Amino acid sequence: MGFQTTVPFDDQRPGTSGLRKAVSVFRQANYLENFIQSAFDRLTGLEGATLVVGGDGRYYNSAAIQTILQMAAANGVSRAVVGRDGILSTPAASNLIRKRRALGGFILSASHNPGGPDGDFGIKFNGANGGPASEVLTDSIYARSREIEGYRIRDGADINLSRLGEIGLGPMVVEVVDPVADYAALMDEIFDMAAIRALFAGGFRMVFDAMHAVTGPYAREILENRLGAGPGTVINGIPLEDFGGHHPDPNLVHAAELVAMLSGEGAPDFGAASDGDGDRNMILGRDFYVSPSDSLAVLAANAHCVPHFTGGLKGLARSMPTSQAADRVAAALGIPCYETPTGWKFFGTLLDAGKISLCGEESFGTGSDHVREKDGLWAVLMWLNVLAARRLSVAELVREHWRTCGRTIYGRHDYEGVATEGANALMAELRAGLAALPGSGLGGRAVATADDFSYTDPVDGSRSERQGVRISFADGARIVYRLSGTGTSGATLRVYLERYQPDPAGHETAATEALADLATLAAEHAGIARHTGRATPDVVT
Ligand code: G16
Repeated sequence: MGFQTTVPFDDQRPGTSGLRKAVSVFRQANYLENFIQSAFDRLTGLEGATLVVGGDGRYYNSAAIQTILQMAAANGVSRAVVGRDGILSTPAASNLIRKRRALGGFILSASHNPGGPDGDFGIKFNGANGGPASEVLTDSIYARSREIEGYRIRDGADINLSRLGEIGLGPMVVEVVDPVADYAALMDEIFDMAAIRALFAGGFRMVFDAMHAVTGPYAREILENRLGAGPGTVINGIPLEDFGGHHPDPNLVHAAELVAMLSGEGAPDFGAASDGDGDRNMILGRDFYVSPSDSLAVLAANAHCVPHFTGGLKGLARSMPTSQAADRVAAALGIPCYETPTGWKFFGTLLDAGKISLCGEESFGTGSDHVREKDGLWAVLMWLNVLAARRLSVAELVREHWRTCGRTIYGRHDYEGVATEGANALMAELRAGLAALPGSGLGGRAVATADDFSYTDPVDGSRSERQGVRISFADGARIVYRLSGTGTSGATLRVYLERYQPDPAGHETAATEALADLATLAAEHAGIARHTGRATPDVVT
C-alpha cells in the first residue's frame, strides 16, 4: 500500500453526465487518481463494500481500470466486479450494481464523444440504485478534489482482465464477469422474446449499427443469437478504442451509413443504432426517422404490449427540452408526466419512488424502471416487442399515433465549439429579456409564457435553477435554449424547436420545413450570429 501526494485540480466539476475531458487531460499526472480518491473520501460505507467497474472500451479504459482497482484495494473495498476486458455498457453496469447490491460503481466513458488518444475520456460514479450520483454527492466530490493532498494506492502488477473468474488483489477480490450475461438475462425477463423471435422468423429484417462501440457484443448475443435476426444484422459490431475514427453518436448525421441502408426499395423494415457506452438509441423505419421525443410517446402509448408493463404505467417523465408529445399520451392515459432538467439523474428519484415507469430525453435517451440509466438496446427491444404485437410498420405505427394524439413536430439545432464568452453573453441577454415576453408578440406569434426553467425534485425537494430558457407560444409552439453540459471544448449552444399539429392527416411536411420559420425566429431573437459568429448550426437533428 502506498500514499502518494497529489495536487488539487480545479477542473474536476462533473457536467451533465460525470467528468468528461480530453484524454490528454486525464493523462496528466495524478488527475484520475485525484478524482477517484476524492470520490472514495466522500463515499460512506466503502470499507468492505462491493464496487462495479467497467467502461465502453475506448482508449485509456484499461489503464484507468487498473489504477482504480489498485486504489480500491488500498481504500478498503472488499470486492470489485469488472466486465471482461474492462467492458460494461452503461445500462449493463447499472444492472450489475443493482443485482450485486454494490455500494456503486465507476463507469468509464465519454458517451457519444469521439475516442482515441486525441479523443475524449470520462468517468462517473453511480450509486447503489444504479443511477448517476446526485448533485449533492458530485458537488461534494468536486469540493474534495480542490483540497485533496494525497491518495492511497497499492503498488502491484496489472491484473489480467481477459479471464473470467476471481483474482486476489491484496485484501480485495476482483471478480471478472461476462459483461453481457446478466444484462441479456434481464432483457429475457422484460420482453416477449418468443413474439420477437416469431417476427424475425416471419421475414422481418433489421440492421443494428453498434458504431464500433460497446453494444456490438450485446447486440450480437441478443438480436442474432437469442432472437434469430439473421447474421449480419449487427454492423460495426467490433468495439474499437477509437470507434473507427467516428463519433459514436446515433443521430442522422453520425449514423449516416445506417440511414442510407434504411432508404429506398428493398431496405430492411427496421434500423437502430446505439452510442459509445450503449445508453442512447436512434430508431428508423424504412425511409422513416422517429424523433426521440416521438419514440418515447409511441412506446408509452403501446407499452401494454410488453410483459413488463402489462400492469400499466405509473407515470412518465421527460427532460424539459424534450417535446411535449409524451405529455399528451400521459393525459390520454390519465397518468402524471414530470418535466425534469436535462440529465438522467433527475429521473432516478422518480423511478426509485415508483412515480414513473418510462422516461426519455430528446438526446436519444429512453429508459424505464428496469435500471437507472437510459438504455439503448432496451429501447430497440421495446420497439421490436411493440412491432411484433401490433404487426404494423414503424411508419404506420407513428402515423397512427399522430392521428390519435396529434403530431408534435420537433427539431434541435446545435452550434458546437463556440467561444464560451459569446455563448454566456447570449444566454445572459436571453435571460434579461424574459420578463418582457409574456403577452407580447415575437415574429408575429403570441408568447404565452417565458422563463428560465427551474425544478424542485418532488421526492427529495432538491432545487435546480437556470436549466434553460424556454419560450412557449399560444399556439403550442416552443423554443428552448440551453448550453450543453457534455462538450469538452468551448461551449455548445442547443436550440430546441417544436410545433403542434393537432390534425396532421394529409399534410405531413418534413420537420425541417415545418420548423423553418421558428428556426429563423429563434436565431434572430437570440442574436446567434452576433454572439457566436455562426450563420448556421453544425448539426440539425
Ligand atoms: C448525458 C446525460 C443525458 C443528457 C445528455 C445531455 O448523456 O446522461 O441525460 O440528456 O447528457 O447532453 P447535453 O448537456 O450535451 O445536451 P450522455 O449520453 O452523454 O451520457
